[in-house]
Amino acid sequence: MKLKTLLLAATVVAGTLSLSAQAADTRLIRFGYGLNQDSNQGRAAQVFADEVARLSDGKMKIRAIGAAALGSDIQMQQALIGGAQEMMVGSTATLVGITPEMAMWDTPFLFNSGEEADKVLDGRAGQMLIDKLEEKGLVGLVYWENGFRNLTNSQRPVTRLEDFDGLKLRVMQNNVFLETFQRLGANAVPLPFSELFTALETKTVDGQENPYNTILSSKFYEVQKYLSITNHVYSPWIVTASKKWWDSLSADERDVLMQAAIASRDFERQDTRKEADEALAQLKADGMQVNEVAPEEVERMRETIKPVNEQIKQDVGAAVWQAVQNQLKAIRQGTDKPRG
Ligand code: KDG
Repeated sequence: MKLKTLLLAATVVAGTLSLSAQAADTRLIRFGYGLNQDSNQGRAAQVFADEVARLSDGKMKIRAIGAAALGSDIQMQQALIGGAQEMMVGSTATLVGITPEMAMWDTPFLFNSGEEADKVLDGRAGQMLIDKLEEKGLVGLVYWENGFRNLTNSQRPVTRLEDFDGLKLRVMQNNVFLETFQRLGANAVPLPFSELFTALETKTVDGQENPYNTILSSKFYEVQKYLSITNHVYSPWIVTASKKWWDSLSADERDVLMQAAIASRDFERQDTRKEADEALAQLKADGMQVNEVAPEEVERMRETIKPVNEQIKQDVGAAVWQAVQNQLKAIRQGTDKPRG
């Protein structure tokens, strides 16, 4: 009897040791993001996690942590730079405090379509800005789509330029967005995304601007009556890693993360565009009063905020500005050569 018990105990100990050895072999990676798990951002984070597990045969494990549980975009960026967190996805707009050139993507009305954005972001100009992150302690992997931003508020439909007057509008923590909406006549209030729903619910602010996907997944329709379609800017997200941590990885581990990031990017863009069409219909069904701002009024908006472009050109530098403008011109003329 004694021998049998001893053998059983030995088996259990061996099994536990091998499990803990396995666990010790598994590289655990925290991947933070700001939207809900049930959002385009959350679904793409899960695709990234699944791909990393598959490509690494389970040796690398992504813990995707949403709803800004690891902090706001800006707090997570600092955690990556300090090496306290491995990865995140967030807005390029909140990166301008670290890399001013990222303001390029805040340029109002820069892109006419998601397809144009893909070509520029995945092309030379997009890579130029990703390369600038490294000197600040971040590694940019890929761009995801946040999407074309539209305006919601609790006070009135915005049908003309004058309707912005006096609206307390939350904007991302970014000077271009602040100046853009101040010039339009609004009272622009920078706030982290994680504080936005409460600010809307308590009427600390009257409104905000985000893609349909986010308005739906963050349930802004519960506290916002009016949705005014402006498509005033295309917003990218960017998947980043801590450079301190990235430099400690093997070439094979970096390759796994890069391949998984590309797969998640392609999934995310497709998923986001499909959802965006459905989201607008759902927001109407959820009771939002939707109006499309007339082209002549959008033109008045564009004219009013044109001086913002001059500031962006200075912030990002002539090389970046011109690279983007040149590629957009080539895309629109049909002469753009896809990146090899
Ligand atoms: O983590 C949330 C951020 O990704 C943020 O960019 C979402 O567009 C957004 C906003 O308005 O803050």
